[in-house]
Amino acid sequence: MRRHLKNPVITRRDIKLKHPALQDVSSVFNPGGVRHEGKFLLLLRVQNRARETFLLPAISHNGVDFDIYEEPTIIKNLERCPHKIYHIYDARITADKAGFYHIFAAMDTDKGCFLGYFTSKDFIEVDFIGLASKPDVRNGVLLPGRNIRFERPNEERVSGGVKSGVRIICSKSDNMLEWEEIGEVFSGRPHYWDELIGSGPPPLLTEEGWLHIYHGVATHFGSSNIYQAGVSLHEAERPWITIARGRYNILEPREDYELLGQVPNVVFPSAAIPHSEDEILDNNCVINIYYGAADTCVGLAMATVGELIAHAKAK
Ligand code: BMA
Repeated sequence: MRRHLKNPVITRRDIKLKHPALQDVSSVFNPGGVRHEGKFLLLLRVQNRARETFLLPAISHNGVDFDIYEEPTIIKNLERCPHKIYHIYDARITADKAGFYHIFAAMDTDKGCFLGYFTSKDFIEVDFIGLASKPDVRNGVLLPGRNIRFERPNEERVSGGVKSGVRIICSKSDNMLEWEEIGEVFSGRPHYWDELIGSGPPPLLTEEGWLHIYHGVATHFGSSNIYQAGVSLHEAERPWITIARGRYNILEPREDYELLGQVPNVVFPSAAIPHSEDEILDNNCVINIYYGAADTCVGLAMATVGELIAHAKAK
């Protein structure tokens, strides 16, 4: 992947809002993203010095220079959650045909981490519809036009840290809230770059199947876990069937802003926005991948669909 020369494209210094809780914020990272009215829209994860979390929309004509909305997203109907909520973060956004957006985000509560399901038309307001997973599930990504998602049960603990997982599963739902597993997508590869895994952005439909970008964590280094990005390709009709999975990561922490920060050595892809409105992307379509860098700022890396598919097939 090619990093944009203006990286990191969004940092804490870009957040200059009047909102009293968003003065001098600590970090901005792991954005959800989608094409919105022909523009590039990100839903940023912002943390202030109380380590409170906000979702904040940002919009761009060119995918590089972002205007940040003046107020954080208002999340309505949170009283529908039966548990005490601490944080809502790592939003993954999927557009519906009708200019309506589905959002799955991690919700840290006093009863564990769940996936929450939200809908929105404008990202100024988001409706919380309900908890949409068992406890300890993260990285839920809805496939566009389908009632199918990939998700990652948290079954392992990162040494000294959060709970993570070694397998991505595919599930289906009739109401977006209750999900039933229909197949395992794949599991981590012990000793290599993707020991622990989780989906990045929602998969994109291409002429060769679903293009899926995911993060992998290498845990076998003494001092630090390394978060990287990788790519796989899945059957269009049976997305849990893997056609190809890259041997190599496609992005790993190398730049200072990826190596140093709140959590060092992290690239965490969370949004993939194509430069095209087509429902099925052709190989020449450029994809902007936005990622959290060191849990501190937002990076942009680019590649074409054809290049990503070639990486998924690399042996
Ligand atoms: C994961 C999640 C992400 C975070 C990443 C790196 O487990 O908590 O939100 O960006 O770790 O710290």
